[in-house]
Amino acid sequence: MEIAAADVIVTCPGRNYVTLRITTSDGTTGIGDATLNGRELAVVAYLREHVVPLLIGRDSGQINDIWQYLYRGAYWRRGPVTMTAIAAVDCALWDILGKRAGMPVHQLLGGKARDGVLIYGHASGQDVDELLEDVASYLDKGYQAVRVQAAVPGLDSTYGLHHPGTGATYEPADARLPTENRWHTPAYLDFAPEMMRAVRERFGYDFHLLHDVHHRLSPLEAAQLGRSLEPYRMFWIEDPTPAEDQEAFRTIRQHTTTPIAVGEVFNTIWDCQQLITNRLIDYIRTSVSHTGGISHLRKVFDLAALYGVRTGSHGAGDLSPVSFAAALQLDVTVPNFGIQEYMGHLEPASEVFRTNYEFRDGRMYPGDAPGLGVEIDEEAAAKYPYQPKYLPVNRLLDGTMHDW
Ligand code: CS2
Ligand code: MG
Repeated sequence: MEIAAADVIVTCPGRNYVTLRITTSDGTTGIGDATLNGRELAVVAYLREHVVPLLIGRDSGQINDIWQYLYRGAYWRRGPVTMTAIAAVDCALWDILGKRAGMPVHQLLGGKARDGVLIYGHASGQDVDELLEDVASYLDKGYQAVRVQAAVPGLDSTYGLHHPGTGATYEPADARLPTENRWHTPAYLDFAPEMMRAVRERFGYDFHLLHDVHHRLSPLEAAQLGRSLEPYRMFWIEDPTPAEDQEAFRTIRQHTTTPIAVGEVFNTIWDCQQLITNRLIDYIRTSVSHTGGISHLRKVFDLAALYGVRTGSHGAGDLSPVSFAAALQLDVTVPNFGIQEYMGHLEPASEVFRTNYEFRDGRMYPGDAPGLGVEIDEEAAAKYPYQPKYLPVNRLLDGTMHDW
């Protein structure tokens, strides 16, 4: 069925989201998430100016050819802007295919390999006591896996914590211009094992414990961290060092048995090829919306399966409900599924995006609606105009720019 129109919808129900909606000549619509946190309008322009004109008149069922056309045809391959735009097209076309077939996308992918997918929630605190209360609330809700983060004593602010006082999930892009945080690795390396000890002492070992290091360490520091956390049997530590230096992970690997997860900033299979084929990581965190859509992410996951690497896709709140629904469709089908991040979405996102996934006993179930199982309400979206917002930055105590 021919593609008749493609529209880019920008909305800010709690935070900014960019959604591509493709319409075929019989009126079927499909949507894909095109949100790139803090650089949203770059993808909007890329889609509107350089992708939409190329889609009109193409057969919406030729998902593979359209993917290659946009990837190879651009000549300037890869990169977050290009790959987020291609991902949005790919997801929207899978959504259309599912609706036309009357089947959920997971059925088109060969069917479920499990009923629901294990997810992890985000507990945090301004101090360890507050963190423990938050962990308790996740366990009470039935979560079987919890990521823990807390303010590092002695530092003014630490990224990735609930908004103080409100209890609301943190928002990565939190200000009109980037917030400046300060970082001191020795303080963090002292604190991290104390934090994990407190969590395990209070709640035991009968749930999965995760932690995000956000690219802030050197390989040797990461190795030290991994070792110091071994007694607390982590499910993973995430992004211990800057992800683009794939060889660095060999050093971490040689020194610790703490599992490593990497990849939320990767856009293609090439970004993680060495990490996977050299078995330098345990979990690959590439996402549907930043890694070229369902079609490309499936290839990443298949490569990972060959090398015993399991999936653990990024699912922060800046990946829209469309992205999350698409992730679930793929997660339920892959043999090497590990875990899926779920941060939830700030309200009023549920007014704009109608989803049909369901949380039960620590797992998320994608539902059986045709396509991706998520719809956007354009009238509701129009009530929440785009608000420029940036991700934070991080500096060392002497002012040197650092990874945040
Ligand atoms: C984090 C994210 O969810 C995670 O693991 O690393 O908060 C990440 O910083 C944001 O998604 C960036 O937009
Ligand atoms: Mg992360």
